[in-house]
Amino acid sequence: MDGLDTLKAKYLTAVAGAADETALEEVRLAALGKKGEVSALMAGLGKMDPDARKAAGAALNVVKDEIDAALRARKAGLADAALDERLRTEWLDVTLPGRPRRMGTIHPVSQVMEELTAIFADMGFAVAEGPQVETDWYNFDALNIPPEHPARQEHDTFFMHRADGDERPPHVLRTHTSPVQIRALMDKGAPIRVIAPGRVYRMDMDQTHTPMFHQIEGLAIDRNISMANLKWVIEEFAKAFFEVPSVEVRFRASHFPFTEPSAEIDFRCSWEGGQLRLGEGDSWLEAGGCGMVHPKVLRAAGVDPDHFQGFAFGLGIDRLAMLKYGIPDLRAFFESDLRWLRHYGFAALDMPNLPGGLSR
Ligand code: 2U9
Repeated sequence: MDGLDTLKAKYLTAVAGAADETALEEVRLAALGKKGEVSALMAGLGKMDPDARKAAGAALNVVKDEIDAALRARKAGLADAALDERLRTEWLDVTLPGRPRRMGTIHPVSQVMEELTAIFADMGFAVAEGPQVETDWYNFDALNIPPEHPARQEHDTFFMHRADGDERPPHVLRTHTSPVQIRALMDKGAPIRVIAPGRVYRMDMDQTHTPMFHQIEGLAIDRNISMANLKWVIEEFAKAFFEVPSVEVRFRASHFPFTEPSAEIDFRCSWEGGQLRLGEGDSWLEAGGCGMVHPKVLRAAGVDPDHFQGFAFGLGIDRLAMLKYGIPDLRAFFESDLRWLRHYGFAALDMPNLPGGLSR
C-alpha cells in the first residue's frame, strides 16, 4: 500500500497548498473527478480477484475519504478566509452622517396645499377629496346654479364628450371643489367641518389664468354658525399662513349663487419696494370669496336649513403660493421647468406643520 500512501500524501499536500477555490477544484478533479487518479484506481479494482479486490477496495476507500475530507475542510477554510477578507475590505461605518442627495423638490403648490391642510386641520377641519370628472348636478344644480343660470357660462366649463345619440347630460371637469363638499355633506350629514383642496378646470388661458388651477374650499355647518365664526376662521388662517402676528380682514359684499349673504375676502397689506407685507399699509389684497351657505344648497345636500346653517369659503391656492413665495408668473407653475422647480421648490421630507413652522 506504499503507492496509496504516496498518492494520499501527494493530494493532501496539494489540498493544503491550494491558494483559492479554483485551485482546490483542480486538485479535486485530479484526484476524485471522473478521470481522476483515485477514480482510475477504483476502476482497476474490477480486474482483481475477489479477495484482493476487497482488501484493495477498502484501503482505497479510506484514502478517498481522507482526500475528500481534506478537500471539504480546505474549502470551508478558504470560504472563511474569503469572508474575512470581504469583511476587512468592504466595511461600512453606518454611524457616519448621510451625504445629502438631490432628490427633486416639492412643487410650491404642493407645499402650500400641505400648509393650508395643516392650518385648517388645527382648527378642526377634516380633509375631503372627490372626483375631478363630475356630473353637472354635483357641479352646478346642487350649488343653486340651475341650467339657465348665467354662472354656468361664467364658469367656462369643459364638457366631456358623449357618444352620438346619448341624450344624458354630459359629465364636466369640475369648475370648483364645491361638489366635494356636497358629497361630504350628503355622506356625513350635519354638523360638519371640512376642507376640499384640489384641482379645478376652466376653459381660460392668459397671463393670470390657466385651464387647470387649484382651489381650497371650506365648509362649516352646525346649529349656530355665523358670519362672525367665518371671519375668525379667515383671520386665523391669514395669520398662520402669512406667519404674521395680526391681520385685518375686510368682507366686501358680493354675490355667489351658493352663498347668501356673500362676500369677497380682502386682507390689509402694503407693497413697499415690491414686497408684500400683511397687516399693515393702505392696500387691500383680494384673497377669495365666502358667505353663509344658501338654504337651497343645504336642502339639495339633504340638510334641513331650519335646523342647520353655516359658512363656506373659497381660496385660490396658486395665487396664495405666488403671494407668499414671491413667484411672479402663474404659467411657470405648470411648465415643468427643472431650473424653476429647483429655485422655487421645497426640500422633500420637510412637511409643514404648525409646531415645526410652516415654511422653514
Ligand atoms: C358648498 C356651499 C358653498 C364655496 C365658495 C367662493 C365663495 C369663492 C373663489 C375663490 C377664489 C374661487 O378660486 S377662486 O377663484 N371662490 O369665491 N367659494 S363661497 O362655497 C360653497 C362651497 C360648497 C356646499
